[in-house]
Amino acid sequence: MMSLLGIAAIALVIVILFQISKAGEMLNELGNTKKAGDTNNRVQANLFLWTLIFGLLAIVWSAFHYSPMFLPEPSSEHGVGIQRMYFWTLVSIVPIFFITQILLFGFAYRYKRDETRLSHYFPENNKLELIWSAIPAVVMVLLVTGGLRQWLKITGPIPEDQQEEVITIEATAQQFKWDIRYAGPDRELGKKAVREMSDDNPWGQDWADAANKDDFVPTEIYLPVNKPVMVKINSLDVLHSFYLPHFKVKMDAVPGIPTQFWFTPTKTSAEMQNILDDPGFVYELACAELCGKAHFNMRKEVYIVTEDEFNAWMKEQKSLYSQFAAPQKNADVDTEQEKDEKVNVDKTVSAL
Ligand SMILES: [Cu+2]
Repeated sequence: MMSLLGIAAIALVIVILFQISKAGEMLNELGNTKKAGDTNNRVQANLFLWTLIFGLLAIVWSAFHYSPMFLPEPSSEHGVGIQRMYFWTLVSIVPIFFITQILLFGFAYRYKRDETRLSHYFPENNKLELIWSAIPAVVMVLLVTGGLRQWLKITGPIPEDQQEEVITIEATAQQFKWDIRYAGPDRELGKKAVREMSDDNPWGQDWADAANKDDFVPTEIYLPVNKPVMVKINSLDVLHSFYLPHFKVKMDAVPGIPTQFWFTPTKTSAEMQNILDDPGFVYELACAELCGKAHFNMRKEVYIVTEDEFNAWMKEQKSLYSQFAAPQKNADVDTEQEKDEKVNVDKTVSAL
């Protein structure tokens, strides 16, 4: 309701401004040209000045008023770096914004038409142009270089010394849900193929690949604190976007083009509840791409827990193989190789 009123108020102001300028033009045409023209110029110049004053005040007010709704300090290692980038980007652009707006509206006010003043002819100034081209260019290069460094870090491989403890998950988006497949105890996601997809095998896992036999798809996302998490992202239908706002993780899910992202959570859900003094706080996964009418439905809860809690949770999970594929295999074991496979699978399943 408030936003509708706001839009109506803005529309009204635009109509009033239009009518004022139209009235000025009509007075001009009526013959009293000089006097009406000067009045019109004065009105326009004053409007520029008031727009500047109210506009800047509104911007400063809204920045402070809405700051309690900003996200808390990031809960991931790389999130701190991204937060630092936001800070330096704002430091670079906010002063420029204020300077350019003051010059833009201020000049329109200060240099309104005045018969007693002659225009100054100012064709070019190489020194000035060099300064206002070079400074933004240097600032842009610094910001882009900082951004690229962060980007290469979060999309690149996990450092050697952390490879051992990585948790690999695969996020598959579809209208309107996320399915998260965990690599299981072997820390390796099994291969998939479209031809394998069926009601009993919704992700098309290739059961011939041993790495598939401990993969599981839970209903909630549990992740251990302080361990690197590699997320492999894909989509079954349209564009979606894997968004964990508190961890500053955001990556598009593109059909046919797998993307990936890795991050290290640094605060458990319980710690975050204490920090925010909110016992009901839950981390969430959202879809950040407007992907259809039930887009909102893609919300999923994320729990960051200690390593022990995570291992206990892992043990409770049932592999997809044990639920869908294993009974069929048991029915027609006839070769030595298949017998061996079955023994291995049973070991993996019991390990879970
Ligand atoms: Cu979506």
